[in-house]
Amino acid sequence: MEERNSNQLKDFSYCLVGDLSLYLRVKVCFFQGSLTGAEPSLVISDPYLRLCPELSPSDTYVTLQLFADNKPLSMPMRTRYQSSQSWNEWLVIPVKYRDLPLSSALSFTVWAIHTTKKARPIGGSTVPLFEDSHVLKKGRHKLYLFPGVEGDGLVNTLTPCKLDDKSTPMDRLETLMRKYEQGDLPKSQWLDHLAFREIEKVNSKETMSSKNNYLYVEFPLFDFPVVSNEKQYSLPPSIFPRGETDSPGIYDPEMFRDNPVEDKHRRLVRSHRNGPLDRDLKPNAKLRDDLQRVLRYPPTQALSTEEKDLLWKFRFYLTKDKKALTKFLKCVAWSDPVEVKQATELLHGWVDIDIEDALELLGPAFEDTKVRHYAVMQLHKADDEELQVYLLQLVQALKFDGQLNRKAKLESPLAEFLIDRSIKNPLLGSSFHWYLMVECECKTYGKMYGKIAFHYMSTMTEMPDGANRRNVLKRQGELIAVLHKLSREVRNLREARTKKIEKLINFIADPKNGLLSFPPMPLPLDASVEITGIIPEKAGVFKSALAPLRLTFTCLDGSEYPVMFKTGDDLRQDQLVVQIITLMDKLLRKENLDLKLTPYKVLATGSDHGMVQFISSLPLATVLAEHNNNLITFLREQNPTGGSINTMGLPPQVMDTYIKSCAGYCVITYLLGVGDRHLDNLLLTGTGNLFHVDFGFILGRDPKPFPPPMKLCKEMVEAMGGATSPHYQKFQSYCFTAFNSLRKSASLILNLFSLMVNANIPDIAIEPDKAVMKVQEKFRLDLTEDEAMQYFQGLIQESVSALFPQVIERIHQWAQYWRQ
Ligand code: 1TT
Repeated sequence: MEERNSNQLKDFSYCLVGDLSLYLRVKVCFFQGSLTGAEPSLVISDPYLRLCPELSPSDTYVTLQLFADNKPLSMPMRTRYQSSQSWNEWLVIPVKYRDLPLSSALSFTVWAIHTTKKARPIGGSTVPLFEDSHVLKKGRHKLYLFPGVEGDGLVNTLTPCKLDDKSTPMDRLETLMRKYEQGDLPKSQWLDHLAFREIEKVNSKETMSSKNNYLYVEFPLFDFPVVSNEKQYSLPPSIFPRGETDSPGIYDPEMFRDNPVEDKHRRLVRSHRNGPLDRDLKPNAKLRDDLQRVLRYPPTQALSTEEKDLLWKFRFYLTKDKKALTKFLKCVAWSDPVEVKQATELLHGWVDIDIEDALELLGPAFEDTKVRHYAVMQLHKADDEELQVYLLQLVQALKFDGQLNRKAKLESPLAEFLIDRSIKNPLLGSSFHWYLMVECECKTYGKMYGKIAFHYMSTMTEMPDGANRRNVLKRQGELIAVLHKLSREVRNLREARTKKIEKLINFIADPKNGLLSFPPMPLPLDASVEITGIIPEKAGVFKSALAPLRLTFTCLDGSEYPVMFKTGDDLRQDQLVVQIITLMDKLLRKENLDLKLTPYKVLATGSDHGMVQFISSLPLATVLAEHNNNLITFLREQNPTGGSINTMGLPPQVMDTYIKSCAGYCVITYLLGVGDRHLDNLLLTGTGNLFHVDFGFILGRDPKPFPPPMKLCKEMVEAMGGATSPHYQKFQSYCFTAFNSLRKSASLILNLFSLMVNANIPDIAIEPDKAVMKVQEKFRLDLTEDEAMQYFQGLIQESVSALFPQVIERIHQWAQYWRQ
């Protein structure tokens, strides 16, 4: 934008200061007041003034300096010396408008040089550059000068340019005058003339009567009001509400926001011109330790300015460390083209990074197209099985793809990659299709996902077997549509449950409805299962307000696949939790720890309906009610042979499954902060697999007050033989191993959560900016393995001792004494 000299660009009503790459300028006009009249108190306190009573200056000049947030942003600058009281000199401050923070202020000081060649401040003043909280000051300003001091430039300045308590008539006229000069007031020749004469009179009268000193300055006039965009930066995409991220270590949305003070500092420290010299730089032992410490930070940890500068300095050295790239990219000032260019060049020379780190680069914190493209290239390494585990999050990552959201064309490496892999592998493709379908209902991103789904479909059709595969997806959609309608109708029937079940069975049994049998198609919930129909007599309705359906599919291989189909509930939160449990199960198994988990499948087929794999099991409430309040009685009944005395009459295998699954869910529900636990959503199978269902409350949310961190109930511990039994010891040791094992994968888990911040997950949406942190805190990454074990033991002990009063524990121990 040009300074005002033409009337083009009339359509714009304002200009963002961030778009102004001109240097800040100000004209120091003239001084009004008395150069000799120093305050009597000053004369007494200053030895020089006492010796030089005549106080008639030979020369005067004005200094100014730019400040922001109480820090100087420029060196002090000064006008020429002048024997008069006017300078009429434009000073250019070597800071561009676009780098001005909202808190910018100029300090002015008028100086007088006395015969002894010593300069004394006549007065000082501090002018905020933005008025009305965000509009850049323009035109002529009359600054009140605080006598005898320098302008301080501080936010809570002691040298304000306006005396607000006594606004004189002239002050008000000044404001009007300025508006007039700037063309903000309608002009009328004769009236103006008269008015100006009046103003002149008021002004001279005021100046004569007042002992105040003033400095007149002038700011450039621009075509339109220049507005600070400090509050509306678009980095990162506006997912996080502002002002709630000040706790240390939390993901910091300001991370990449430009702060001119830091900017200046950064440019000085990083001195681009010397950049090539960094190429051969090697850290000494101490710096190497420092670097390693930073590289071990969890992805959520914000880096300090010092840490950023350190990483930047050794960037060439770090290219050999795969864990260093994500950290390095956090140090780049993305507003600085020189740095961006350097960073992009380095990107391709860097050693290949891990998939979990590529996931971080696809998150909300990284906007740069080249970085995101690079992350997608790294994803190519993942096989289909691994991709399936992250697919839910990768589909969410499309929301952070700025290009994709802005452009009409589908131009996203991530979208193209996911489409490509989905075409190559129909199992992936089925999940991808259904994840897209749900997102298409989204108000904000629905259009974008629709575009991707369309592109996916059209690319598929061009494939050899494409038309067929497309038809399969169509038939899946039709099946879901029928089930959706059916489950809503069953729910809305104002009849008893038995009547509902009867009608449900009749509907399925009617061949006209197309549910009884159909050509094989992959089950949307698990595309590796080919279903051929629904068994009418095995259909049912659960005892619940939403009356979910229980359906049993017949499969091509002769097996049966029972599911629950629910309408009226958004299953996306459950889907996420179960996906994370599936991931954790895989991570634990990789470390040779099979904790007998039950990661049943969940698929949200729409925003208010979905399907869940049904696992034959009973809620603890039912088991206890029907088995004398004892889980062991139930398990013994389910496993009549192979019992052992050491395992309370159960086959050792069953006891092992039971304590392993208890430990696994204990750790996982703790990490995810699963709430609302009661005996109806804790399920048990005949083989001893305990598992949790219904994840409507996560990340610490709970309908009941004082939720314990560990979801262990008395009956669970009793079935292990109580808190003193060797089974309970084993249970604890499984917990410690699992906790420490999952702690090693904390970054992966946290990165996956970061990608979900914009997913429609109710308990994340409550505080999206804190969601990842809530999980991170649970990992206690500040502890060593030993400390983590102690910590977890403490949590278990706390929860269990609350269940068993200490007294009873003691009596129990005494009883043991006589038994030997
Ligand atoms: C779930 C999942 C679930 C109630 C709602 C909460 C319902 C895995 C999965 C049914 C079952 C399919 N059961 N639930 C549970 N149900 N299961 O989110 F639907 F009734 F409202 C069941 C096991 O397989 C339910 C059982 C006992 N009571 C309720 Cl076994």
